[in-house]
Amino acid sequence: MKVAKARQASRWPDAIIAWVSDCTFCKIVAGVLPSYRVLEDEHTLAFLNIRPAAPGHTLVVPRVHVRDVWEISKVSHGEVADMVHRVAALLKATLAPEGVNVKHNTGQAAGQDVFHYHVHVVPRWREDGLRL
Ligand code: DGP
Repeated sequence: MKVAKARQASRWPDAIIAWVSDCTFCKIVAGVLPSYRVLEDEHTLAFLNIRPAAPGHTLVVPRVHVRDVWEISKVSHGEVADMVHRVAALLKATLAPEGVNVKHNTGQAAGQDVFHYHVHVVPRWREDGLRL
């Protein structure tokens, strides 16, 4: 189903549109799939990764469906960047990591599995053995 078209053409609530969408992160944003929400605002949502590389591994997404870094608008990219900054501060305050990785994958060749733009925020500790 063409979700963007359905959004334009109907007055269905976003949750209904997300339900029929094939995008997992649209479903999480709309609350039709459960997630552990870390922070949220009008434009973005931050939630824990279901397959964490480290404790506190958080994903930040725009609420609007956009595929990747080639598709995201400058404004939306800035909103996500602001939320990444807030999440990194929260992780520092709560988990006291010694570092943090901020990472985004665009395209299957680069390791993108979910095609709704997202940024990984991964707390790091010396000798945690992670290879990201
Ligand atoms: P990427 O490879 O950059 O597209 O990362 C996608 C991440 O999304 C991957 O690390 C696991 C996470 N993920 C996939 N499905 C779900 C889900 O249903 N819930 C949550 N919380 N995370 C998910």
